Amino acid sequence: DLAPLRRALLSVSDKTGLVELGQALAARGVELLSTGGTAKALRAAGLEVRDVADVTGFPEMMDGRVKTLHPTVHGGLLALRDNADHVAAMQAHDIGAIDLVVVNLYPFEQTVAKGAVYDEVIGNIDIGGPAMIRSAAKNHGFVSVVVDVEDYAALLDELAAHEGQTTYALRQRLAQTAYARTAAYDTAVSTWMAAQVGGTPRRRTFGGTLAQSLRYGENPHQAAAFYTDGSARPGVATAQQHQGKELSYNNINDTDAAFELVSEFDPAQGPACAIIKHANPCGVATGATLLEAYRRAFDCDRTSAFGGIIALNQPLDAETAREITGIFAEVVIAPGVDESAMSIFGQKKNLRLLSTDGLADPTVAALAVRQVSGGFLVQDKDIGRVSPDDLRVVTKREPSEQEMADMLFAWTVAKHVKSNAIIYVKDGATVGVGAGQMSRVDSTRIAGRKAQDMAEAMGLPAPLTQGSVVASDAFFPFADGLITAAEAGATALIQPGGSMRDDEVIAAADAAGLAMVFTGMRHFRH
Ligand code: 93A
Repeated sequence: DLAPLRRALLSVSDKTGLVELGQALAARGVELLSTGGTAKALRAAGLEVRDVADVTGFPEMMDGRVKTLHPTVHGGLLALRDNADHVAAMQAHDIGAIDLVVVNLYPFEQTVAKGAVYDEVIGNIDIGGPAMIRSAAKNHGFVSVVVDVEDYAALLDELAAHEGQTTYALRQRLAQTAYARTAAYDTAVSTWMAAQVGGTPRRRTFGGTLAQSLRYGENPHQAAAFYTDGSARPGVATAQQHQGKELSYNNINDTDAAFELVSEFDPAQGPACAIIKHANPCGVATGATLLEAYRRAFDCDRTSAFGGIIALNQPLDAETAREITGIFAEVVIAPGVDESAMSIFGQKKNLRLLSTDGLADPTVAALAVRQVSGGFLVQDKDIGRVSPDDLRVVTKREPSEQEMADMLFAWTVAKHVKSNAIIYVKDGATVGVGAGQMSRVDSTRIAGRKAQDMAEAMGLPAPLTQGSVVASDAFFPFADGLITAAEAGATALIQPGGSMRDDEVIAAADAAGLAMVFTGMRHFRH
């Protein structure tokens, strides 16, 4: 299963380690073929290289769009060396065998990530590179293909161990890596194009580029990594980290939840803050200032906010930064950081500070993927929204303007809370969040009890749920949840409606003097 290595084609965008590899191959008597820039770099190091253009008899043309796309190259890669017809065809067409391809592709992902314009992104779709990679990988019975700089050493070790030959096992492993690379590459292209086209594409693949090997996953015994999909949108994947330790798996997950939630609040409407623990909000608030928004979010559940992730919808300013340094937070993310805020955070070196280039757009369609054993589930991301016009008042009492505003706020938060989700809101701030319970009435109770705990801790005469509104991410199947909310002091309720027992629930609302609106839309999040 050993294959000789007499001729190699090197064509790389990233020229890291190229000269060393070229030298090692040349030292073994391997003939080097190369494309424009790669050949230049090898020659500059004093290596003897033959231009692919010289081999094909065609110059590189059309700005390099056509350089290796030629039967002389692909015949040399694809020919089965032990097939008489193939060998005869090689002889008839003067095709020489190519035993090794070293390619790394035009930096498509990096070009998208740096926010390049459309035509520049298109220009960075590599065609000839993936074609050679796929030809070489298909013919791994004879040909080696290297797509990662990290594999240069493995190849050279192998040549050293087997007198300049490669083993089938190595070629097979390299081929698998190669197909993973071209698949990820095309996924990046199609993901980027999907964003250009808009809407939910009929065909989608999922993949990404390894951005970071993480120290561990959700728990220390789980290995983990962070892959980015190449989209240049503001978010945890594209954020700039200014200080603090590397983000952990849980940090990334929670920071994403925090940033997606806070991005629901248009900064033109005023400052907003979301604090996340274990992917659920433990406080979300608006305020006249960013500081006030943060304080009000913090006051929802000060206990849980300990070690939380804080997201802001406006650039972090000095006064908010100073206040945040007074507690233990894991991560702060904002669309920008004032110079003065940066120096205040400088005194809390462990606090991870991330800035983004604007907020996420919560109206952009995307797909959400979840793994199940034996496969994965794909669905549209929940970008559903309701406007005041969509709401149907079902009770005798109409909600007041303030109740209406708070209900819409609560409903927006509900979308970001794990089901069963119950959110009490007062004056544009959550005052109780019940998340992730198997029974809706339990979520309602827990949110109310947490508000009571906070009132005691803060020395308030009554819990802030008094005079609040409440949102439920799905309908109340029975009246008991609504009655619990009314007992906690809620005066108005927003929920999808649609239960078999809606009449019972509406009657209970009327009996308690509550106003209730139906959204006709559900926000399950599991
Ligand atoms: O524009 S291409 O798709 N057309 C080709 O025929 C082709 N062949 C190799 N790009 C092509 N390549 C790519 O050029 C390689 O994948 C590599 O990324 C790059 C190396 O070019 P240079 O040697 O000129 O720096």
